Amino acid sequence: MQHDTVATQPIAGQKPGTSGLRKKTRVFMEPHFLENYVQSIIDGIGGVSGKNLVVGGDGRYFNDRAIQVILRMLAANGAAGAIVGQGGVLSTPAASHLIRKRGTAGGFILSASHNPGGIDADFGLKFNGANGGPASEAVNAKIVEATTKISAYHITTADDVDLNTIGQTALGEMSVEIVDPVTDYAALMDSLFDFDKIRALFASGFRMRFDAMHAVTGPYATAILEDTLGAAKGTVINGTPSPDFGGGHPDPNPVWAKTLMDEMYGDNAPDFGAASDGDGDRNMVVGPHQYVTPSDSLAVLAAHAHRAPAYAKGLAGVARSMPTSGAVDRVAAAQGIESYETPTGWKFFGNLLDAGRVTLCGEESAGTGSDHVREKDGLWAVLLWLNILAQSGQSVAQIMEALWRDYGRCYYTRYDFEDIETAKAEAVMDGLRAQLSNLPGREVAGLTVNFADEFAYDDPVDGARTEAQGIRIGFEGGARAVFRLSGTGTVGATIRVYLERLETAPDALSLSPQDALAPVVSAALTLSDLHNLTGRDAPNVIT
Ligand code: G16
Repeated sequence: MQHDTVATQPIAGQKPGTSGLRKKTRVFMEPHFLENYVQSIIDGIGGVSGKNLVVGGDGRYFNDRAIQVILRMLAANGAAGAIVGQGGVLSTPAASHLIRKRGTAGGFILSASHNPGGIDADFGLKFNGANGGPASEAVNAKIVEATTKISAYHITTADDVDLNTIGQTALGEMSVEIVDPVTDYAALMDSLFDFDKIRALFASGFRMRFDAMHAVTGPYATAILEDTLGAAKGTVINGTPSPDFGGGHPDPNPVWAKTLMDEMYGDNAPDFGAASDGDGDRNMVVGPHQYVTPSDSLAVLAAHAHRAPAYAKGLAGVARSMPTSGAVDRVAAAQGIESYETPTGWKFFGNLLDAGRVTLCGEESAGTGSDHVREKDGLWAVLLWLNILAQSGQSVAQIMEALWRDYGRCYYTRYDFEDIETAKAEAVMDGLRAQLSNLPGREVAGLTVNFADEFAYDDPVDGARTEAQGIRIGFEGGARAVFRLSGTGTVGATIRVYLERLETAPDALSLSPQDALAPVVSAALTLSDLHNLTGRDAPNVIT
């Protein structure tokens, strides 16, 4: 078999964002673009000679072609073996599990997560390390450095590997094992949860709807919820993955999971609704006529995790990303366990999980997970919810009512201003930065600022410092506004404004979130001068 060395030169724009490199699919398809980035990963992680690696993606357009290129490059770079999901498909949490279970040196995960798929939509690639989690900041820095120095990449000349037939094959000297994407993951879920209790719940007539959004979790959800746990046929909707996610936007939030929301807010709503995203790491939870914010969902899982066998001994600690509401902190304080606040991005949870400091973590962007893998895990969160509902005998409404009564309610919303000219988005952030020291004591929209800063994180495990992670403005009484630029978009800049307000008075626990948050929204927009600086009257998406 012939290995070629192809001369190339650095390509601009290969710096990974919050979760790997995400670009328009056509950019990834340009000559040398994918190859350059794959070789830069290989060089950045110190080569792959003699190593085993997992390879899989969410099945979006170009997934299969990109996997063939990656396999040929791994072979040419001397890898010992590749473990690939059948059809080139692995959900992100399943890939994380496979890396850990098989003890590989890491894995290549092909996904742009919740971003749309197709030749005119988005594609992405990231490297996860041997712990199963996204590459650390230090490894990412080495990969970026490699992208700026690359002069050649190595690739084998060979026919395509048959990705569809389960079993062992080879590409030159490199072994290639094609595995069923669902089996190992389903066994892991069975080991964490009380499947008998959940089975009994469904057998009692409990009705659920799971929207797989035409994305990767379809086969996982059907196998686990319907075939194993006995949920009625048809519980999983949009369950057949397609390369462009049915033309939709596989982001599980009330805006994009509208079919599910309409059913859950309609007559005869099922007892429980859930959705997952393009690559299966995000989740949305909704009860009859009741959307559960991701921040509240994290708090619920922390408060009730002991009801599932894997967490029966309690939690070591919890972690949340900085823009996530403080709801989980209040649960952690009551349990006497540590609660960590990290920058946005799952990679920051990795060290805390590896060190055994936290068991559960989550983010406002619809991600929750635990130490069972090193990624957020959509279906895992849904199964933990089911385990809690089955074990407690309570409804979603009763669980939420008790959470707010016991810990107070953190009203929460996020405004996204998308596709803003980068210079204008920077102007909003710079404008806020410039006034930070003058804000404490100032009154805006009836709220008094009590702190303002730009979030920086000192990793408690390895001491690494990460700066400029978003601007926080706190108000007396427990309200907060956070401003941050998204790191996952592929066009222009997206400004995210995260707004929360804590209420503990019993008569203030059932306000409409819009009413409860109106003063915080108004203060945030006034202080940032966002409308003037961007020319935008309203956000593109409110969740
Ligand atoms: C990725 C990361 C998440 C993070 C999110 C933030 O999510 O894995 O940890 O919360 O990005 O996105 P943004 O920077 O746009 O706010 P995913 O699901 O896209 O991989």
